Amino acid sequence: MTTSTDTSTDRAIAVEDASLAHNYHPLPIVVATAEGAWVTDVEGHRYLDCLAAYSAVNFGHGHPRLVEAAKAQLDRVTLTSRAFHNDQLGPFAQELAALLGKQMVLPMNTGAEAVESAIKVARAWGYRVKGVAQNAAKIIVMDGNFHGRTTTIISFSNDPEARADFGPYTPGFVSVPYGDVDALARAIDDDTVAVLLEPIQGEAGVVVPDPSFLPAVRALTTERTVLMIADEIQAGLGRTGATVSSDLVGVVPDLYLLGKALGGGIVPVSAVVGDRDVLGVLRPGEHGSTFGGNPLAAAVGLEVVRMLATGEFQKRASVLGARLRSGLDALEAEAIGVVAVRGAGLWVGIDIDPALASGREVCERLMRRGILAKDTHGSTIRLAPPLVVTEDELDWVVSELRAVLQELRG
Ligand code: IF1
Repeated sequence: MTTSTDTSTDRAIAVEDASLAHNYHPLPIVVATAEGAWVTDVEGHRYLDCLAAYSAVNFGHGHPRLVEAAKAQLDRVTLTSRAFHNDQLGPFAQELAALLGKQMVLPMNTGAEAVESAIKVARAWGYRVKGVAQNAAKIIVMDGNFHGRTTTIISFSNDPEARADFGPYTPGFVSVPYGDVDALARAIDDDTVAVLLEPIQGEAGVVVPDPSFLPAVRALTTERTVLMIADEIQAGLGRTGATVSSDLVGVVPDLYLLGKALGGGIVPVSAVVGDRDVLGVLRPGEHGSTFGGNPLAAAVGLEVVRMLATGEFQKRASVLGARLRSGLDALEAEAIGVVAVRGAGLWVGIDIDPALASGREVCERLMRRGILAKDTHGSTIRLAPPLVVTEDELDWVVSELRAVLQELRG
């Protein structure tokens, strides 16, 4: 129901409200166009996008190289299914594998599909290579994980909001505390086929483990003949200042899971990337997807790979991230409401004093100041702007956050 005094924002939200499942609680802003690190709403107001669609828009909205790659492919062919070959998928797979020092790519669409595919590959590898008894395969995951929303993935989530009333849950998963190598070592047994983890936990609030953790997981999984699967869907592709965040601690997992920014913020593109001794377990007809590896996705994904190959975006994330971090550390030192700052590259989680405000409240106030951000849980907000953001814009974000906190303190 809308009234004559409603704005175009109100009217647009009313239409959405009437016809859309309410599985989100968006900020009251209706985006109409976007370019670079900025979005414009239906009323012409501009906002600095500090979410980048949860790191799916790492290269900025409408990056010319990505739009050009998509437009060129739109006029050629967009979908063939994998019943036939297409001339984009081979080069995409070859260059993506080379970018990560691996041999093979399993192309999918969403991040959850990459995670589900990796679970199937790890189980098949367990039965066909490791010799685990049929249906006994176990995968170890981390407390506080977020790997997607399918019924199997939420089966191993320990976030009540993500799993309540979605049972019965898929068996075969064991969860251990994130960062606890001893607990992991105790959990691994002869039926364990893989450890699946985020090198940096995103939804948990950009939780960066001790630098010794991932190398210890790598050593333990190698020693115990268990696959190490790194979910780089949010942390990867330049966000943390490295091509993938595992690079930051010199760890090479058996499988990389990629998504989000692999599609350049234009089309859904995800992938499982590994060597022949693991991904080679799949036989024709055992796995697939209507859109997985489609020529439009492959053309955009190939351009993303080539943009990452120069290292320019990784460098930007590292240099700009240091600037943002120093501003936020100074703000924390002022003790006006920031109680912790975590992150890597151009990706930070900021804990606000819960007694002062919720993360949502802070994000609503930032929105009114022209900055879009998203709270994770409780009073943590995450900043993940496109990597094309400027130093001045980042300085402005810090100064506006300071103003919001001062406003809240009254
Ligand atoms: C939502 C956040 C949530 C992911 C990692 C796999 C996936 C994601 C590390 C699945 C997706 C998205 C999903 C979206 C909000 C966002 C998110 F962590 F990024 F903030 F939910 F926790 N692995 N994360 O982060 O990829 O299937 O979505 O392509 O579900 O609300 P997807």
